[in-house]
Amino acid sequence: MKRRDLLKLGALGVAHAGASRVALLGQTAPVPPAAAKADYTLRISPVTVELDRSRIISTIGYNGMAPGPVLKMREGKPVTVDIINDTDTPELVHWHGMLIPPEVDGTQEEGSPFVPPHGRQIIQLTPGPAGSRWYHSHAMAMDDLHRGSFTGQFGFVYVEGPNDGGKYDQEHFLALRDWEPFFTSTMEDDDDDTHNDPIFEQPLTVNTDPNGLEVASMTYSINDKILGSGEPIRVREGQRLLLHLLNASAIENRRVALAGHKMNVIALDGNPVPKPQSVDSVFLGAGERADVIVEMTNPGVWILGGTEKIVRESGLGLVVEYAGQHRQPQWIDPPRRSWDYTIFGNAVSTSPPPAKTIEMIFEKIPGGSGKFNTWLVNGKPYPHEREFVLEKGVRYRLVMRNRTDDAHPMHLHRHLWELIEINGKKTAGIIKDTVVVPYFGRAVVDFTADQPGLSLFHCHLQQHMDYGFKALFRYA
Ligand SMILES: [Cu+2]
Repeated sequence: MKRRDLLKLGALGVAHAGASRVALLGQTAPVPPAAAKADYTLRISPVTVELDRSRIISTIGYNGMAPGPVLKMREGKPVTVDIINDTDTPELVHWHGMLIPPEVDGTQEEGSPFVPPHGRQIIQLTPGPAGSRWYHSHAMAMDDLHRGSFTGQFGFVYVEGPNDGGKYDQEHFLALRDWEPFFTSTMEDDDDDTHNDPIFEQPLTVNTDPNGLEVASMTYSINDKILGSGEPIRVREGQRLLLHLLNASAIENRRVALAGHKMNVIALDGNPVPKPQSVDSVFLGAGERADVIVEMTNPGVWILGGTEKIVRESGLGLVVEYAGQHRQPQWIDPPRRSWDYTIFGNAVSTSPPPAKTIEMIFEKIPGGSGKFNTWLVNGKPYPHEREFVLEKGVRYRLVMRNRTDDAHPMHLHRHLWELIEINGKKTAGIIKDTVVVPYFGRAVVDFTADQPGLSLFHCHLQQHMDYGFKALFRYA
C-alpha cells in the first residue's frame, strides 16, 4: 500500500471515529471533548528522547515521553481512555494482550477507528486479564521508518489482579528498544538463537534470490536511556527485584541477562507460568514480555543488558549497583544455549483437546515487494478472504510451520493461546499471546474461540507485518 492510500484510509477512519465514540460510550450524542472525563489521557505528539547528553532522538511518543507512562489498571474495572492525536497522521493505539472488543483494540484490519490527525477518540475498555500488557501504535509503516512501532509510541499497561502482591523489594518496568532505524542489505541478527535445534520445516528447495532490504538500528536503550547514561538500579544485598521485561523493538528479537545473577521467570507475556525456573538469560521476541524475580546475592556493580556485544555497547543495558560498591560495571557472558519455553511448562495439559486444527505455512519471497521481501501465509500475503473462520466456543489447534530463515514472533490479537509444542518438544499450561516460531521450525498452540469479532494474527516485526505477514480471523 502506498502512503497516499494509507492517508485515504485514514480519512475514512476519521468519518468512522465520531460514530464509534458515541457507540463506545453508549450515549446518544457526541461527547463534547472538553467535558469528557477520562481515567487516562494519552496524548500522541512529537517528543524528544534524551538517550544520553549527546544523543537526542526526535520521534512520536505518548504524553511527552517515550516510553509512555506505565498505566496501572485493575482487572475487570472498566476505564475510559481519552486519546488525543496532535500529529498530522491517523494513529491507532493497540492494547497488546488484552481481551477487548475489536472496536477498541486499535487495529485497522479489525475495523477499529483511527484516531484522526489533530483529533481525539474516547474509548472505554475493561482491562484483563491481569498481568504485564502493553500499548503501542499499530499503524502501518511500510517504507517510512518514522511510523508505527518505529516511533516511541509504546508503554506498559500493568493490569492488577487478585493474586498480585508477591514479595519483592523493588519493581521495575524495563522496555528494550532500538532507535535510529535504517535500511540495510546486510542484516546480522541474533534471532539465530534456535539454530541448534532440529530443523523440521526446511523446504527442499530454498529460494536463493537476493534478499530485500531489512531494517537495523544505530542505537539501543532500556526505556529511554542508553547503557551508562541513566540512574543505576540501586540495590542492597538480600533484596528481591521484580523486573517486568518487554521487547518493544519494531524489528528484532532480543536476549538479555543480568551479569552475576540468575533470573527466575515467573510469568511469560504477563501470565504466570506453571513452573517458574531460574535462567541465565531471557530471550524475548518482539512484543513478548517476561516477569522475572532476581535475588540480589552477589554484591558488585553489574550490567543488565543485551547479550550481543555490539547491541549492548550501542546502548541496550543499564547498571545495577549494590550499596557501597564502587567500580566499573561488570559484564559476564551467560552460557549460550537455545531458548526453551518448555522448561516453564507442565508435562500434561489440563485443557480440553482441540476439536479442529488450522495449518499455517510461512514463506518468504526474497525481494518480492520491490525493495523489500514479501511474506506469505499459506501461499499468499494479506489479505486472506474468509480463510480463517472460527466457530464460537470451539477449541482450535494452530500449527505454524516456518519455512523461512528468520525466527518470527507471531501474535494473535484478543485471544490467549496455550503453547503445545515447539520444534517437536511438547509442553502444556504456558499461556501466551505471542510466540517465536523458530527458524525453519514449528510451533503449535491451542486456543478457544471465545472472543467474537475480527482478530488480527501477524508477525510482530513491523516490516514483516507490513509486507504481507498477517491474516484475519473471523467468527462464523
Ligand atoms: Cu516476521
